[in-house]
Amino acid sequence: MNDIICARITAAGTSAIAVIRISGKGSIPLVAKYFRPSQKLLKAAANTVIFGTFYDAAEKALDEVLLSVFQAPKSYTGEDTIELSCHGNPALADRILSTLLSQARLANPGEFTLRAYLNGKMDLSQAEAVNDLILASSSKAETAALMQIKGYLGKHLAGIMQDIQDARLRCELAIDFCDQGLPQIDLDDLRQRIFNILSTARALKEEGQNGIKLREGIKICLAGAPNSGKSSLFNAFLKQNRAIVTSVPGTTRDYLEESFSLSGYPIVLYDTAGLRESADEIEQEGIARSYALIKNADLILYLYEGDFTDLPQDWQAYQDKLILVAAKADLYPDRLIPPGHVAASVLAQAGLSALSDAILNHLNLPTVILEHPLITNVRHLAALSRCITALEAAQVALQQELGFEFIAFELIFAHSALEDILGIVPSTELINKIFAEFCIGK
Ligand SMILES: Nc1nc2c(ncn2[C@@H]2O[C@H](COP(=O)(O)OP(=O)(O)O)[C@@H](O)[C@H]2O)c(=O)[nH]1
Ligand SMILES: [Mg+2]
Repeated sequence: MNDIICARITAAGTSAIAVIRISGKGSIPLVAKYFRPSQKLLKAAANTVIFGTFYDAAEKALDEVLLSVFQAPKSYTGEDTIELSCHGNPALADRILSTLLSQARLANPGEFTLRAYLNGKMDLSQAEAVNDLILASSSKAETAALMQIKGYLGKHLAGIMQDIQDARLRCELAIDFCDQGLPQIDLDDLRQRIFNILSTARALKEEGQNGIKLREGIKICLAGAPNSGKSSLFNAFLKQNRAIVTSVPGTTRDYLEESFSLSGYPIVLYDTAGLRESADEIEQEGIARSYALIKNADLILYLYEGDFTDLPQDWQAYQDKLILVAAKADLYPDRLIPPGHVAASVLAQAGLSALSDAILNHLNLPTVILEHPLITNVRHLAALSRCITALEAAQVALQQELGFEFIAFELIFAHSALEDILGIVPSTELINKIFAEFCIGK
């Protein structure tokens, strides 16, 4: 962790400017070897930008560059850091990088952020959110990631951890009191404390189920009989002719998957093969895949043409995630639409915004993400669940008077589950897994 790392932090390819980041103790004198006037850099104050020329090892001028100079600990990584902006010719940026690499090492994926975490600039949840923000596929996902970077989740968890700690200290006090024959601690107070912590944790978990969808995308599956208009609706949502639309039933055999943003929420939309009995082997496989998608979807739009008759067999299981769509509304101006169904016509461009509203209502997504702690990540949700299980066990131990040692033990466990989210005790395996998903330069 003490060596100097560097990498290009802007995307590959030609651009106006390319930026190379160099971080680690000694990175400022290292760059100064190749920068003129070098004294200007060596004497530069922290958080300043200086202009000069970058030379290669053979003293050949390569480019005019701007250096943003950061001094430890006031930098992204917490170390001395320079961000070198050069002209965005990829070969030129490579030449500058190679020159620096004679004295430094190419950064691993996510290594700048890893250093930021290890140097205490951010907790693990914030570090993960950096990657989430870079990869976010909708405005709401961006906001959620930004809030996490700002530390809303971390602060909220720290509050819960403090409350767990307070409850545990009371248990330990109770153990001492018992030993010394002193009066008992206030049991009602302890019960209330554990109850309150549990309520807060459960609320966070409940919202987290939706938060995860914000990060991973909400899976919506178009289903219905062949020719009911699924592919047309798919194209209408995507605003492009992605799926083949024909009047021949059974056109869509394999499924299609595309992402788009609906009112800022990330949606993954699936167009599937129409559901019917079929002797065609390829179509049968397509229909089997449709059922697999339907099962895993967060929401199903079931399209039907003409009057609504019945859902396919065994669809009761999907009642909670189903929106029934009376498709091709232009062809059936007089049909009766059952309550709760949404009439829509792709051809007449009608009912599509009502359908979007129905989707958003049905998903019951968090609308206010701003300045609000929200779990968006499966790893965090799993840790929170472990915390809740331990708190529940503490509650039972208290109720059944199993002894304060047991309650304290569960509270320690609950606390350490939340520590895992923030990465308070770094684990090499976990860290390797998390930062491997980052790109080089972040
Ligand atoms: N009149 C009318 N025809 C439609 C509408 N949506 C789709 N169709 C037609 O219905 C046929 C089947 O559409 P398609 O999207 O391929 O259905 P899928 O088999 O469910 O994917 C095509 O000929 C479409 O042009 C609509 O809203 N109104
Ligand atoms: Mg189709």
